[in-house]
Amino acid sequence: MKALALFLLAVSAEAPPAPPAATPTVEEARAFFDQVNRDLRRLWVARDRAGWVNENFLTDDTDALAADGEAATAAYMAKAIPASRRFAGLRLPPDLARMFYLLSISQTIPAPDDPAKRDELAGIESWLQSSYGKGKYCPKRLAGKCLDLDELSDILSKSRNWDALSDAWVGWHEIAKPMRAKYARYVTLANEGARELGFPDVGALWRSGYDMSPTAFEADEERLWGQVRPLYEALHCYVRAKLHEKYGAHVPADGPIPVPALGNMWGQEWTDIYDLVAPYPDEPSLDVSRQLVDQHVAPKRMVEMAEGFFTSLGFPPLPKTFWDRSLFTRPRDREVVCHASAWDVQWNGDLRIKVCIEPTEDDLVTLHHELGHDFYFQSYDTLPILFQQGANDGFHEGIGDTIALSVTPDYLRRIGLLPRVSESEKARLDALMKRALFKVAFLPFGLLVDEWRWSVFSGKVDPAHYNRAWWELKEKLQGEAPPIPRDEADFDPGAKYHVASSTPYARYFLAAIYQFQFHRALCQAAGYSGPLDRCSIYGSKAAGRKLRAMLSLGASQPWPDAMQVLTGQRRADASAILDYFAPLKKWLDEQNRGRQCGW
Ligand code: X8Z
Ligand code: ZN
Repeated sequence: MKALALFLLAVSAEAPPAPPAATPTVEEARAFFDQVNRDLRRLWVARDRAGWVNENFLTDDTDALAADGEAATAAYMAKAIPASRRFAGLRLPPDLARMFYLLSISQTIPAPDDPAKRDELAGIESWLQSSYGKGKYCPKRLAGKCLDLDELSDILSKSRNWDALSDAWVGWHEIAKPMRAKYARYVTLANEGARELGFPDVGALWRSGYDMSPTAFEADEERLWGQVRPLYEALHCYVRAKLHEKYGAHVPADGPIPVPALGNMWGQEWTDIYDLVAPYPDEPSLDVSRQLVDQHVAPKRMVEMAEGFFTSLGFPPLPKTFWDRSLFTRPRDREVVCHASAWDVQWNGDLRIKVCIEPTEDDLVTLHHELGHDFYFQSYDTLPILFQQGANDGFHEGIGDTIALSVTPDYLRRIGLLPRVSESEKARLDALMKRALFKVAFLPFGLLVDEWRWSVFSGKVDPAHYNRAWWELKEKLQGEAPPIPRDEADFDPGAKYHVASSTPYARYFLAAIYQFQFHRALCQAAGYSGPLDRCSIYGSKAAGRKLRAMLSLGASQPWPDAMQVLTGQRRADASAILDYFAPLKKWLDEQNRGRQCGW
């Protein structure tokens, strides 16, 4: 036992490990993982405190502090993961076997076990994220005034002038050019780290986080995409026709859609062009943003509305510290990372969000999304820290979205955000269209970001073809194109937050599928038997109990077990999203009759 303690101390202090005992025992394994859980608590809390301060006050100094936190964790992992391997041949009890697995995949960007390379990698990581956070476009015509991402996104969502749209899109994408060279170096270093941990490359490490082989995971994504693709293509075909009517030659009648026409900087969700494609514009308005503005709903009040949904299900309210420590609006006097996020900085119920809230429906939905993370954190915050994760990362992304599916027009009327709603079939199609612009449009984008990164990490795409590969995939999967020709001086993937911030993305594709399965199961638990699009579980304690039973498992069980607790199913199943949108699919197919679909 003493030798083991010494060995672990050596791991913590980065000294060469003491020689391991000849045959490891289960007791030693337990002591090892107890120690790892204690060490990770210290390292992750320190890293996240520095990360929180950095993202709330972007300066060169806080970049350096954040990089130090990342480097310290990476240094520890570079020793602890190989050290854990001595227990590989043992028959471990399930909780230890689970920890063994979770530890092996716990480093998103693994660093080589060389201090200079590790610091260099951590420095690039924080530089990339910080550059994105500070990114601005300073058009000549504004004589020195610069536009940040919120302002540019606002143009994308509201302007219907082609030149203004295209200019905002091109302007934002300029911010990523300087990332290109550093990104290539980052790929080299992180791959070196991954290989030291026994993975062929970082992409393979990321695909190993789903309780199945990386190859099986890719096949599972393919299976799901095959199921939902016809729905996406029907939506694409209808939307393109409408945009062609609106923008003429700027949007071809038969090719891929230029991104700026879609109301979103990345063409990932098309909600903001609802007004251009609404099936029955004469039905009562679904314009929640208008209500938020007209009623002067303050950002904090929007957070309380989202919290109110969770407490109606029986979740305890957010702690007072949440309200003291969170960031709700973009500060005027300093640079911050505004991309929405949720945190438990001390991994013990220190819940926070960081969202630059605007009075829009998008942001109201984002608040449900972020609070989904926080209430997940809250449900498992007493577990060993290795278990303080989602059942997989797609679960974490899917919880708040599941709740947001219950934010139906009727629920919005109940809380005073829509003056009146109609029960008609036309109104239903309008509501379904709005949801589809958000959820269905997103599906191929959910695949794109990591398909691109997997190819980059595996070397299939080399640095000389980064941008071309991005647009080939964008066209293939989404049927989207850039507004002007791009070349290899550009680095368009870096203009997306998750690429600049090293956040894996397959999780959002999974979440987009899971959330409809979860919604279906929760509606059932709430005793609801009508169509899924009209179900809101608001106020159902029975649904809340079921949800919390799954959330409180954290990552302690393989994800199919967690999914079974809520849904009775053990695999991702696109039938729920297809059922949900079935009436819209039928309507779209009628509209598209005689049109040349595809691209
Ligand atoms: O990044 C997010 C959340 C934070 S985890 C706001 N989302 C993805 C994105 O914005 O690209 C939510 C949906 C997809
Ligand atoms: Zn999220």
